[in-house]
Amino acid sequence: MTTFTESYFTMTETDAIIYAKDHLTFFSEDAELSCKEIGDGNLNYVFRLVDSKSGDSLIIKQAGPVARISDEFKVSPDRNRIEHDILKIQGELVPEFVPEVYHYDPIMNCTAMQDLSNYTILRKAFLTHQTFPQLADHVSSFLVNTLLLTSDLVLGHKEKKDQVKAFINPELCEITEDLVYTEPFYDCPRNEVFEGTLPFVREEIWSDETLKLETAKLKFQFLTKAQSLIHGDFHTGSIFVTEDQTKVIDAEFAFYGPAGYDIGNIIANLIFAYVNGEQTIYDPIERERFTGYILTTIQDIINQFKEKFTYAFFDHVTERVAEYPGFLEHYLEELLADTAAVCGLELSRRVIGLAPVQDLTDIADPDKRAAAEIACLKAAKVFILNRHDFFHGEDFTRVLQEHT
Ligand code: SR1
Ligand code: MG
Repeated sequence: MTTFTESYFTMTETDAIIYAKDHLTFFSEDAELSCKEIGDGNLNYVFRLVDSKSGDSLIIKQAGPVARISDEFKVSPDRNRIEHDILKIQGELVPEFVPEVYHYDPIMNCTAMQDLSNYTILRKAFLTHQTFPQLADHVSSFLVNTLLLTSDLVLGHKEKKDQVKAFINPELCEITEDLVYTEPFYDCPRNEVFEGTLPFVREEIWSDETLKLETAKLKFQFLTKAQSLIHGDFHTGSIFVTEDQTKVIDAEFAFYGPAGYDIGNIIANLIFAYVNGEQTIYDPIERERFTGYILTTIQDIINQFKEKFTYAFFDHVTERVAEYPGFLEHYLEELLADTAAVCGLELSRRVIGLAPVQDLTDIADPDKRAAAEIACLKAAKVFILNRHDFFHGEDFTRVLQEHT
């Protein structure tokens, strides 16, 4: 019989059922459990367990020793601890926007959490052009509360340094350092560029020395700027939605990094939904409805973030010097420059690098796919090179409209 106490192994569906019966108090003694592995991400195994008697269900997420996407990535299963620990913190800061956590096991490197099967992954919902009127409100609140309340603006500096230590995440950070900040900007063998887009990439990205220098500066910012406890992979595949609820998952890339990383990431992924809509929706009224919604959502996320951040700043700031006149404005300006830059980096890496997004790869017509990808790259260059010119939501959408 399988035992779980001695050492780690990757579970099968049957193991997950035995594990739940032995280790979790969530199901009743006489539960009749079934299990399916439903993970479709790049890294982990996700088991959904259902009790056919009561209908109760939960998720067990287990980190394997290598990434699912490729065994080239040997990533420590300790990422499951990071994900569990940040879920606990987010559960205090933004309980309405994260799943409930029931159990963590440091030997099996797994976490049991709320089953969100009645939700849809936002990226998938966008591919069928669904819209969510409260998304900008929810995303901006999530970002303000997680990014401000974990920063030196609010936490005592010793406590913050303890948190920096607890969330040291070298292997997952290395994936980002390589896949986001390095490989897309030279002809790296691991890149996967679509044929129709390749000439643009060769001429306008890999040959642009000015752009490359800026990406080098940004990489060093990512390596050194321990500003806030960031999610670290805040794209539309990390957000579950219903019509009126939003839950953020998959924070295993979390560490203390530049706060603009999370904001720029989600804006770039909204842009992928926008270019997909532009290229695949034939009816002009329907196209306008969907792309108009994405533009408004981008503007609202940025503008509501600034507004909510300003209110929360005056409510929560404890650092004396941060109250000097002009400091808040300086902080927000820098945050928005970092946001614009990361937006450009994420746009580039999903077109050029190893981990593409379905919003682009699902565009069946090769000319339309190339048009969408080149639009992303043209906008990306503006976001990176002119990153100090972004102050309002409209500044972000203007770039998009000028390049699509
Ligand atoms: C090897 S992991 C590739 C990508 O998947 C994750 O979701 C992150 O975005 C990472 O860059
Ligand atoms: Mg993920």
